[in-house]
Amino acid sequence: MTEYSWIQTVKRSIIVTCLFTVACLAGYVYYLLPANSPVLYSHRTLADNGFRGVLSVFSTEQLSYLPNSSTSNSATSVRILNSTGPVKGVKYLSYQPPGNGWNNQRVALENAIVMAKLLNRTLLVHPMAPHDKGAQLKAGANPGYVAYNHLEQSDLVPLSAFVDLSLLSQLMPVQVVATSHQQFYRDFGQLTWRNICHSVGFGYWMDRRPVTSEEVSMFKRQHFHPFNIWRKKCPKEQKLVNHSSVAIVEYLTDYINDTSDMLYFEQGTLFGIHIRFVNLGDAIMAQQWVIKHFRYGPSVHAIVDKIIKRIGSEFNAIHVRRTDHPARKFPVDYWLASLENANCTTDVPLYVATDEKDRRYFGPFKEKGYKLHWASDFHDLLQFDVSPDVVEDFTGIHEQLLCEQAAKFVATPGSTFSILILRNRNEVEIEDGLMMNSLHVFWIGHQMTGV
Ligand SMILES: Nc1nc2c(ncn2[C@@H]2O[C@H](COP(=O)(O)OP(=O)(O)O)[C@@H](O)[C@H]2O)c(=O)[nH]1
Ligand SMILES: [Mg+2]
Repeated sequence: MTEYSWIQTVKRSIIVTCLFTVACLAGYVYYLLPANSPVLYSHRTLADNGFRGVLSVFSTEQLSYLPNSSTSNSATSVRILNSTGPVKGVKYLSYQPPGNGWNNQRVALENAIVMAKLLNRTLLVHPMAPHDKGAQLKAGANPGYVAYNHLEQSDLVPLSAFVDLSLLSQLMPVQVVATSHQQFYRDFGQLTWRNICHSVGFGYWMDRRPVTSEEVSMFKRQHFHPFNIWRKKCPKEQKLVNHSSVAIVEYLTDYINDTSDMLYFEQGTLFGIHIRFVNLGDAIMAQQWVIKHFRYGPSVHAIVDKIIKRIGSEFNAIHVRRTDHPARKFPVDYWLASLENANCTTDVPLYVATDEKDRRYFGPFKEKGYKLHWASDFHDLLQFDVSPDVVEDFTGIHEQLLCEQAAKFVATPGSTFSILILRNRNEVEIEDGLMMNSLHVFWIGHQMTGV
């Protein structure tokens, strides 16, 4: 052996030893972090070691894990599964509806849409539940989702009655549940389930782990403020964090290879929770999935078109949220000033969408000279074959579409009912191409101040 080849051999064995040590360390960390275990991560006192551990294991994670299609599959591939029970071989994603108002239920549905698309699963959608009947059941100290589970099939409206499911099914296969939630458990109970409980009281979702140094530094700057009333949910998370305010970060990519027939998000947790994306382009794409594919259906449009014909094509609209919302404290002058700020003049008809039953509240609107229209003016058009308990909610869906088509619109701040209208009117705050606070899809490069 020449001196040169001897040195080469020593060098090679040093390199091999180093590589082996790194591989062993990585394997050890991987052993400590089984797939699907949530990653505890304190935003206040960053646990650097744990963080690097995550990185060293997952740095090979593909950045391009997202489905290839930019927004949808071929428009012709409509896939609505017409079955009342499980279809053999289908991998489902579903969720416990949170109860409360329809738009709270819609937020959970929208998060499920994003997750089902990311995880390449068939989305099982649940019926809309009435707000008021749910509220009565809730008075017995039940959370909204428990109240939802007390409702009978006759109290509920399947989404096929008002959502454009062919549009949604261009994004992913969809199956409609029309039964009570108890019956849904019985019908799908024979499948293998993975129950997932991740509450906004304890953390948020990310689409995947950060990989590059830039992604890591953005991730480290994330804020999380636990939403305390949600800390009663998800006992496993409660135990994990005890009383501290560390954030539990769960990664959707951990569920990509899950073999369970059903991924089921428990306890109404898809309402409220954030899905934070590592990549801005991916976040924009995920928002577009919802914006382009979640729309009210042709039957809603047909009724709204008739109402608009009667009012006249030029009209303004306002949503005045009252009953069980913080906006009930707003004096009537607040709304009058908002109309004035939005240049809603009295010569244009004003449609008032509201849950306020006492029309005397709107006396000052009339005194100002506004020509008011309400749902009750179109009673003959707003006739539905649904339980009386759900008529107000169902009417509200039509009113949302009506407000969407008004020339000018005044919203109730902080109402999810209003937010859908603003979003579809393109009147929400946009930063770097991403809608802010009107969908639960965010980008880690943005600083979030609250949940
Ligand atoms: N018909 C009708 N119902 C409304 C209106 N505003 C609120 N509601 C009712 O109150 C509930 C509001 O809850 P939700 O949709 O979750 O919106 P949020 O509570 O304002 O965020 C709806 O389901 C309706 O039952 C409205 O303008 N028209
Ligand atoms: Mg609500």
